[in-house]
Amino acid sequence: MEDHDIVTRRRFLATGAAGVAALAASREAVAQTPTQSPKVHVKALPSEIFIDHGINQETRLETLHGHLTPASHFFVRQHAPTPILDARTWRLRVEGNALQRPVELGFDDLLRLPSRSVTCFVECAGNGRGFFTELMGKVASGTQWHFGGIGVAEWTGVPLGAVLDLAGVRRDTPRDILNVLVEGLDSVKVNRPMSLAKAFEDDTLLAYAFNGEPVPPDHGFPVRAIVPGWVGINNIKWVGRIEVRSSVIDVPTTTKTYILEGPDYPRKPVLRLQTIKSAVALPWGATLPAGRQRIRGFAWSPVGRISRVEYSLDRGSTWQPAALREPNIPRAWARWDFEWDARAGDHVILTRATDDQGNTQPASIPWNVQGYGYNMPVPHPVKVT
Ligand SMILES: Nc1nc2c(c(=O)[nH]1)N[C@H]1C(S)=C(S)[C@@H](COP(=O)(O)O)O[C@H]1N2
Ligand SMILES: [Mo]
Repeated sequence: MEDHDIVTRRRFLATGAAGVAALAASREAVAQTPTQSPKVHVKALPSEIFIDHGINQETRLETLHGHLTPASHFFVRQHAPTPILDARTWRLRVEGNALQRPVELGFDDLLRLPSRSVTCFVECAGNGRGFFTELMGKVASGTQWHFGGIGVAEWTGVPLGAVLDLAGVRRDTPRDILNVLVEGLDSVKVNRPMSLAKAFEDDTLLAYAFNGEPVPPDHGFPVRAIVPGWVGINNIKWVGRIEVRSSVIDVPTTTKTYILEGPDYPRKPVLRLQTIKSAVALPWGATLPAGRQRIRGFAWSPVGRISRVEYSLDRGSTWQPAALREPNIPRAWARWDFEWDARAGDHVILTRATDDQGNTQPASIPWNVQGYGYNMPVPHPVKVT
């Protein structure tokens, strides 16, 4: 498995390098216009693997067995159909008043820069939204995800900071405001800013590989942003432009969406980090045979390693520790499991994750209009027959 990964990555990078000469000749002549795919998505989306939310597709977590999510199983969330881009004509523009000079890069230029591989999740800010309606009885608008709006992959690419260094960020640029905008080449040009401090973290990438292969079209080919721990929307797919300004960049994804609104959020904070969560790898409303079995699942945190997962079979009166499996990488997920001697009847399984920074899934959270960040332990329904 390991060897296979290395071989495919080498082959991919070699192919990329071989394309450079042809690219140099052709790229001036071809405009960077995405071809529209005949359908919304490129990959197959079988109902055994995905819960169909139309343009958005939720992974059935029970179909995942390893630590990494294969492309065939990775959830899809986007605002417009997948654009079909050509790496040979792809261009990245880096510009803005906080830079010393604008820079333009092609795919081959990116491949020549030092690369880095990061294993982390990409998770939709709305992951778990359906539980606001289903468990709290308060409707939150948007895709009614359970916990399958997440996937973990090994992303390879160039640290975003290395690309910004080519353009030279002015020294007095504020570091903690949302002033680094990444923009996609999809028809609606989805964009979202992050802070300069986040942009310069070693693990913030412009990724050109996903689990050792080119990034699949539906997940951002040829290049997507990877912003570990931050809300899914920051992980812009099909990146085409980056802007760095000396002041906050206001866009609809920070003024209208991806903000916390509601009676408990009078100041309407803009989302940055995801929330710590855990999920059982069983269908919501699972049926299991009576007897001894292993229950398994996933737990993840936007800021650290998972240090503990507990489960309760009595609606939270008592909790027992689940076993944690390696790898357990900060900002990816840890797999957990426990043995259960299941008796016939209706049960619920609660799980609760804690990370090494001391964060635990809370017993209650306030509702918010757009249903972001749901992370209370959920009573996963299981019928034992
Ligand atoms: N260009 C572009 N990037 C995007 C989006 C989009 O609609 N357009 N959706 C964002 C959202 S909301 C999420 S949750 C992630 C989903 O990534 P995935 O489809 O690879 O799972 O991509 C983000 N990047
Ligand atoms: Mo998202």
